[in-house]
Amino acid sequence: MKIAVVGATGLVGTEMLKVLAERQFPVTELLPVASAKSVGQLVHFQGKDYPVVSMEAAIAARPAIAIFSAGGGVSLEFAPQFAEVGTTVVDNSSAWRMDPSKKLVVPEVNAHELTKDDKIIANPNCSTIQMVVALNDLHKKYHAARIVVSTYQSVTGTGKKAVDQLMEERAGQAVSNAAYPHAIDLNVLPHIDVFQPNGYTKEELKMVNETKKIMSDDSIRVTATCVRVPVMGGHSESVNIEFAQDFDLDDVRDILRHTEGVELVDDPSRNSYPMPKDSHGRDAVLVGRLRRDDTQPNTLNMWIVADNLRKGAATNAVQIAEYLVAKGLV
Ligand code: 11C
Repeated sequence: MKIAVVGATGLVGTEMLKVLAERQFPVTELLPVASAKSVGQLVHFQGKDYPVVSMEAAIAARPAIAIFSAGGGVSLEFAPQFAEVGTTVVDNSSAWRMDPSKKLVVPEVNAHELTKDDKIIANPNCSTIQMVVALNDLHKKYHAARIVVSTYQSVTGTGKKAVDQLMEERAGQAVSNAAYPHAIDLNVLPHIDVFQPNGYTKEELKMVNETKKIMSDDSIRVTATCVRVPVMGGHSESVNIEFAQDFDLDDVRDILRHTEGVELVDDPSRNSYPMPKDSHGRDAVLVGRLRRDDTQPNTLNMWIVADNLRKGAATNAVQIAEYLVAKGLV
């Protein structure tokens, strides 16, 4: 199968290629697309070198699937052009996520919504993906009425510029091209993406709106505080969920043990709980610190960690592509 990866030289694009290779996705020809200055540069994939091609060349080659991770502007302009030549686009930007005519997909939760007619499919935001994977089966049984989430997000979510900022600060060097308005090393920024007139950031509103769309349930009330921390890979979340029905904590553990995509890491007696360092290079969403919130009925606290470049981005996109192939939708 001919596959284009748009944004192939970025942090997520590089991870996409790794995940495609690891999962032995049936790629017969790879079309790595990147900015004009990278055209001609070689990208190594499954024992072969592929030259970076221009967007125009990739569209002309009519790949079966194009996986985009190159920012919203690029997606808005070029995803429809791929769709027009018959390519199915899996887009990792926020450009199409809340478009009512586009599906927003986390395979474990709602891949069944996909049809042959979906030519542009949106991949959710990383912090939303890991939360809904952990929530999905619990919601089915107890119905999540209200969620209060605070995130602790890695600099890799911002991209290479932010990784460089953290490394330069840590090495005591002058920062050449800052990604953030403040220092990130030895600091914490309650600021991810752009502030909106209501005082929330776009990242926080993504968690609110994308959760409802993926779970097909507008009744779930979500409020979020998204925070950048000096962590190199792996987003963490403290999540407080008020369910409509009461639950049994052992039953919650059992449900999570069997939830697709989740790994339960929850043994306080051994200091065992999810940590970003343990999520690196893994596809599982790690869940732990399960405990009742005794301040009100039917309420659970949990801690969720995942590799934001993998399940939060590349792996989720590749899983969508795998589903399309498995169901004969491309
Ligand atoms: C971050 N979640 O950690 C962001 C990165 O809407 O796809 C992904 C932004 C998005 O900064």
